[in-house]
Amino acid sequence: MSLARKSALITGITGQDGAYLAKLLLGHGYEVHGLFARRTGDTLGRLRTLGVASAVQLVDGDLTDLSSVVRAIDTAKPDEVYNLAAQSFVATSWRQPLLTAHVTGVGAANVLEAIRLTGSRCRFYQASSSEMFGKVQQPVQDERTPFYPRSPYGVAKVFAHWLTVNYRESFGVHASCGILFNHESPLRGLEFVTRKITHAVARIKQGQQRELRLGNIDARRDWGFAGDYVDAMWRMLQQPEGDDYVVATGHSASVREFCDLAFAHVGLRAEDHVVIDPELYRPAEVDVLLGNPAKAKARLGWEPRTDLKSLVAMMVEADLERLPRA
Ligand code: NDP
Ligand code: GDR
Repeated sequence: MSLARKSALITGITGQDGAYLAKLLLGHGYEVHGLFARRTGDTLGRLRTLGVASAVQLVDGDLTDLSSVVRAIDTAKPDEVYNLAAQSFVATSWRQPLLTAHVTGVGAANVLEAIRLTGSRCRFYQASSSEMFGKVQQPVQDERTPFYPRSPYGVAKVFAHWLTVNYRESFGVHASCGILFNHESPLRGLEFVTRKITHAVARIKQGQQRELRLGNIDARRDWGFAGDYVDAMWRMLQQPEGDDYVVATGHSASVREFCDLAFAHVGLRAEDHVVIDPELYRPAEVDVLLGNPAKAKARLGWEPRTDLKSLVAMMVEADLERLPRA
């Protein structure tokens, strides 16, 4: 007798984390569905890179459209829903604050409402963020650290976070928030600083570019590898109760240090190529983030497996590999 396969619905399946999570869940034997906001361009590129594009089932729909989400839940009949879709670029959130509120904030409300309206008994994961800590209230942030968001993106994530907690407490939804610190990979969007750096390093090494323009390189982040972090998401939904967890490495480094590692990997010096561009500074900055993942380690048995140097090497190598040969 074969046991029924578990079904999962991922919003944001075409993004960095969506692709890694889809691969992880397929590996665990899940039927994987993804809410897919059809756009022009190669939106399935990341799923294709990981070799899972044809193994996932896509449901057309937009997170800001409640009927899309209801239909996706009706179609997927999920045991687990992972809400990863967002306008996730912090800098854009000042230029498009209302769109960010709709997608990143109200979008989560749509998923929670769709779960309630359909009577689904699924478990729910909300992609919360270390950006909620913003102007940090404690030098090391954990689940009890108060939030002080510094961007419209951070504010929208705080709304989605508290709404998830509220649905857990009000309606008994098995809902968990992963407060994930920055996590990167060769699939990271080019707008984020790590990938911007590794992509530029590869191009500079190949003689296709001379300089790299950056904003505040003194900002510090707790950077991990996305492939490790999606495992923490899955582990949260295997617990008997929903809860909130910080997922981080417990180490922080500056953008400057990230640059030094990336340039050094190809035998170059960052100071010969990096140009500071004041236009790239943000209206309000998150100066430093450093997470304490002790709860995730104790309760989920989760630990990061990739250190910063290995992450940088992986990203630079992938960018060198992708460049057309001269
Ligand atoms: P990405 O920006 O790579 O992916 C975002 C995804 O959301 C894409 O699939 C995108 O689709 C989709 N999306 C955007 N708008 C809509 C919409 N209106 N309807 C449906 N789908 C939409 O983000 P990441 O994978 O890096 O992050 C995943 C989640 O985790 C996000 O919520 C992010 O805010 C959060 N997070 C990320 C961290 C990180 O360091 N990566 C840290 C903490 C939290 P399309 O491809 O078509 O644009
Ligand atoms: P972040 O990531 O804002 O932390 O949000 P990002 O890589 O965009 O910025 C990190 C830090 O680098 C500084 N910086 C630059 N950033 C970019 N993008 N481009 C530059 O040229 C540049 N120069 C310096 C920034 O000022 C900042 O301090 C990411 C996203 O994935 C969010 O969705 C997620 O919630 C958080 O991580 C945790």
